[in-house]
Amino acid sequence: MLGLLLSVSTMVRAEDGSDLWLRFKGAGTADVTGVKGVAMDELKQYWQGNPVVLKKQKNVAKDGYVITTNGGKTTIAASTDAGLLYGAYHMLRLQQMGQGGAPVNVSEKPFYDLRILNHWDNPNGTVERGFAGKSIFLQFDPQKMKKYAQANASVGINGTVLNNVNAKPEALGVENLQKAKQIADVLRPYGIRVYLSVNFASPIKLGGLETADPLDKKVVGWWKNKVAEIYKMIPDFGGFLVKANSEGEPGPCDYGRTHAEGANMLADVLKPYKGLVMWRAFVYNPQSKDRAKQAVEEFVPLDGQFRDNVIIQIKNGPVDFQPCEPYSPLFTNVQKTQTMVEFQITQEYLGAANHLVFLAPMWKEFFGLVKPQSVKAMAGVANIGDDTNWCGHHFAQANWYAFGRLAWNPELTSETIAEEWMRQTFGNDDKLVKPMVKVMTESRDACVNYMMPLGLHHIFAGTHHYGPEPWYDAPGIRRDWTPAYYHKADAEGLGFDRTKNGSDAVSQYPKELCDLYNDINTCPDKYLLWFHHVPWDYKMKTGRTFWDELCHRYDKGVQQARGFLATWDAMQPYVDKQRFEEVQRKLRIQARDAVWWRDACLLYFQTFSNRPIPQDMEHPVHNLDEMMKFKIRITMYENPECGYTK
Ligand code: GCV
Repeated sequence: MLGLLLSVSTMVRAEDGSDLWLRFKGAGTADVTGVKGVAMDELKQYWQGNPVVLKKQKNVAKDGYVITTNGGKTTIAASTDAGLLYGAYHMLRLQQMGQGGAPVNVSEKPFYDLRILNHWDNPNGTVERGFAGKSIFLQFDPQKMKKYAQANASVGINGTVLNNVNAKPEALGVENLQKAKQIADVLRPYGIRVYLSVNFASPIKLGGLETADPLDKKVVGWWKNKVAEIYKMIPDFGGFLVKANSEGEPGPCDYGRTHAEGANMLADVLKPYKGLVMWRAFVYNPQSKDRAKQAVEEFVPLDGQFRDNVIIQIKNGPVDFQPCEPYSPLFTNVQKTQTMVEFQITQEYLGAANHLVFLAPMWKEFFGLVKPQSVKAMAGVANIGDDTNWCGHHFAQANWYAFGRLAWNPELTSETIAEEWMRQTFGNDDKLVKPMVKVMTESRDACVNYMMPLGLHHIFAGTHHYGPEPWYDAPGIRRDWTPAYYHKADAEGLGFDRTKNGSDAVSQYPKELCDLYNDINTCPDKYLLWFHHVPWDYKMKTGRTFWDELCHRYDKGVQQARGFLATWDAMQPYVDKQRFEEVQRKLRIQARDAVWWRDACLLYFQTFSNRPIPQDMEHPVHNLDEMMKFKIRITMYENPECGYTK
C-alpha cells in the first residue's frame, strides 16, 4: 500500500514541471558498457533501447560525439567525458521523442566552445529580473544542483555565472567562494564550469584599499591574491564577468582608465590559470544624444587593445533586450576584438513569467544578420528560480532549452527546437505537439504586436518593465529612462529619427543595411519607428495610413494572444491537469495584458495623432484615464501575479 502511495505521489510530482524536459519514464534496462562516468550513469538509469558502448576516441572534436548503430549495438564515441555525456543525452532525447528504437548515425560538435548562463542572483537570494522565485543558489541543495546540472548538460550548456552582474563585493568573500566551490563540485562532472561576476571596486570594499585603479600595484596585487584563493578552491574556475561603468557600477573610467585597461588588468591576473574575462559593453550615459549609439562610440576606439583572454559581451540589441531591436552595431564595428552575444532568457521586457513568448525566433533573427561565426560565444541571462517548475511558466522552460540548443547549433530552426521541447516536456501526441509548436513559433511576433509593433521600444512602466506606460515621466529623471525619449510622439508622428538627418545611429551599420534602414520606403516595418519619425498619415505597404496600421498591429496582437488561449483550451484532453490549468491561467493573463497594452498605447498615442481608431477593428474597452491610474506592484524578484487587477 505504502509503495502504491509513494509511486502515485511520484507520478503526480512528475507533472508539476519540476522535471523540466527530462521526464524519463521508468528505469533504464539497457546494457551499457565502456567508459565509466556520468554518461554511463545516465544511460544505465534511463536508457531502454539497444546495448550501448561508450568509447574514447581522439579524433572526435572537443565535446563533440559520433554515434553509430551496427548490428543492434550503438556506440557513442567522443574525445572528452563531456562529449560522451552529450552523446548520451542525444540518445535520451531521441528516446523521449519516441525515436529510441531506430538506428542512430550522427556526428555532432558544439558550434560555440562557451555556452554560458548568466544568473542575476544576489547574495540575499533575490534575483534581479527574475520571475521564478528566489535564487536556486541561496540554500545549497545537492539534489536541486544535480538536476540543474543535468538540465544544462542535456542541452550542452557548459558554463554558469552564479551571481548578478550588478555584483556585490561580498560575491568574492570567503562565504560566497565556499558556496561557489560546493556548486562547482556538483557541476564539474556534467562538464559545467563556474564563473563569477565581480564588482570592480572590490579591492576597496572588500580589501580595504583606497583605490581600485587598475594600474595601481596594490590593486593588481589584491586581485592576484584573490584569484589565487579562488583557484585553490575551484581549480577549473572559468573566470570573471564584469559590468563596469554602467548604470552606476564602478569601473576603470572612475580612475581615468579605459575599459581596455580595466579588462586587461583582470585578464593578466587570470591568464596563468587560463581564466577568461567577459567584459560587458552595456554602457550608456545620460549626456548622449542617442543611447543606441554609445557602445560603438565607447568601444570601437579600443578595438585591438584587449588581451586574448578578454571577450566583449554585447547584448543582442543596442538598447536593452526589447521585444524587437535591430542587432547591436558594435558586432559589426569591432574587427580585432573577440565578442560574444548576450541574450536575455528571462523575460524582463516580454511579459515576465506570465506571457508565453518563445524566444528562439528572436535569437534566430539576430543570427540572420550577425553571422554566428563572427562571435566567439553565447551567454543567456537565466530565467531560473526556486519555483517548482524552475521558470515560473511551464513554457518559459522552453527558452532555457532553446538557448542551450542554439548555442550548440545556431542553425537549428525554431520549429525544430520547439518540437523537441514539446515532445519531451508534454509527450508525443501530434494533436498536442503540432498546434502548440505553431503557438510557440508565433508567440514572439504576437508579443511584439501587442506591446511594441513597428519598431516601437522601451515604452514600459517607469517602475517595472511589465506593463505599458508610454506617458511615464518623473521630476528630475534621466530622459533616457522615460518612454518619451524613445517614442517621441508629437502632432506630426511617432518614432525616433535615427537616420542621417536625425541621431545618425543608422550610420553605425554596414553600408548596405545603413541605406536600407535610412530610407523610410525601404526600412523593414519591424524597425520603422526605431529609425524614423513616421508621419501619422504616411502610406504603409499595406495601403493603410501609418496610424491605421499601428492600430491594426496592436489589435492583431490581441487576437493572436486570444488565439493562443483558445488553442490551449482545446489541448485539455492531452495535458495533465496541473500543468493544463497553470498554463491556462497564464494564457488568460496574457490575453488580458494584451488588451491592456493595446488600449493604453493606442489611447495615449491618439492624443497626439488625433485620428480615429479604424472602424474595422475591435475598439478599446478601457479609458485612458483608467489606464493611467492603473498600477501594479512588482519587485525584482516577484512575479507580477496581479497582472490585471488594481
Ligand atoms: C542587471 C537593464 C536591467 C537591469 C540590468 C541591466 C544590465 O537595465 O533593467 O536590471 O541589471 O539591464 O543588463 O546590466
